[in-house]
Formats: sequence, C-alpha cells, structure tokens
Amino acid sequence: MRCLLFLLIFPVIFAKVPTAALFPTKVEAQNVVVKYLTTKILNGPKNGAAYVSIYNGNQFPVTLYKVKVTPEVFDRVELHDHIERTDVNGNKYMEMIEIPEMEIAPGQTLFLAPGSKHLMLMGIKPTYCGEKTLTFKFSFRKNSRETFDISVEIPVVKDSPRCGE
Ligand SMILES: [Cu+2]
Repeated sequence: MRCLLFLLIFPVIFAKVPTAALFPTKVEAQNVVVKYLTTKILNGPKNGAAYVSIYNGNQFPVTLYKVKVTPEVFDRVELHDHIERTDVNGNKYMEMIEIPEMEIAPGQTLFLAPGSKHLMLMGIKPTYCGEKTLTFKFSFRKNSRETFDISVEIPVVKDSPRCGE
C-alpha cells in the first residue's frame, strides 16, 4: 500500500528535481557500465527509490541479483518492477512488486526509472542524513554463474526536506 501511494505522488516530485544530472558517475567493470545512479528520498515515506542505467557490453547476458548500500542507512534494498492489475470493476492500475533479479541482454542497457523497474530503498534509518556519501554495491551474475560486483559512490542529498536543510 505504501508503495502504491509512493507511486501516485512520485511523478510530481520527480518533475521538480532533475537529480539525474547531478550524479553522472560512471563505473565500469567486466564490460558492464553503471551510470547515472540517483536516489529519491522524500520527506514523508518510510521507503525511498533509486534509479540507474546499466549497460552490458558482453556477448552474453548478465543478471543483477543484489544491491547493498553502505553505510547501512536502509533496512534493505529490493529490486522492484511495476505490473498492471485489474480491480473488481475492471479498472486497470499499476502495482509495484519485488522481483528476484533483472537480466540484461548482450549489448543492451537496463534503465531503472520511475514507473518502470527500480530499486526500492526499504526502511530509511534516521542515520541517513548524517552520512556524506553512500556506496551502492551492485552484484551481477554471468550466465556462466560467475559473479562480480560494481560499487558506485554517490553523495547524500542534504537539501532534501527530510534532512531539514
Ligand atoms: Cu518499489
């Protein structure tokens, strides 16, 4: 339910804050490029979201299966998608669901964005505003089952209403 509420208010807030332009950090490893990591932490909601684009320059698919943030200012990070549902009156609506992983085909870019697949930052802790930077560790699996990580550091947005600045 909280997720649904967040979805409804999100487009308004996103339009005001062009955060993607602020963090053009690009980190590459194993022919995978992680770019434009952006967090969306609002004042009220218990959970936040993060968006990023991930390019797979390999000849084989790679799968994002886990994201961990340090310092641990969130209870956990979930991989989410939106699916269309129909209510008892036949009205369609979008709902967020947790998914176990996200596959990126060879030569393709996975865009995590509002209204699409995204990272859900579950349970924002009070310590969030005390941090200067956060490190997102993205864990990938190749189709050979071999795994690798890519870590991306981004600043904590202090001028958000949540942090009172
Ligand atoms: Cu979500």
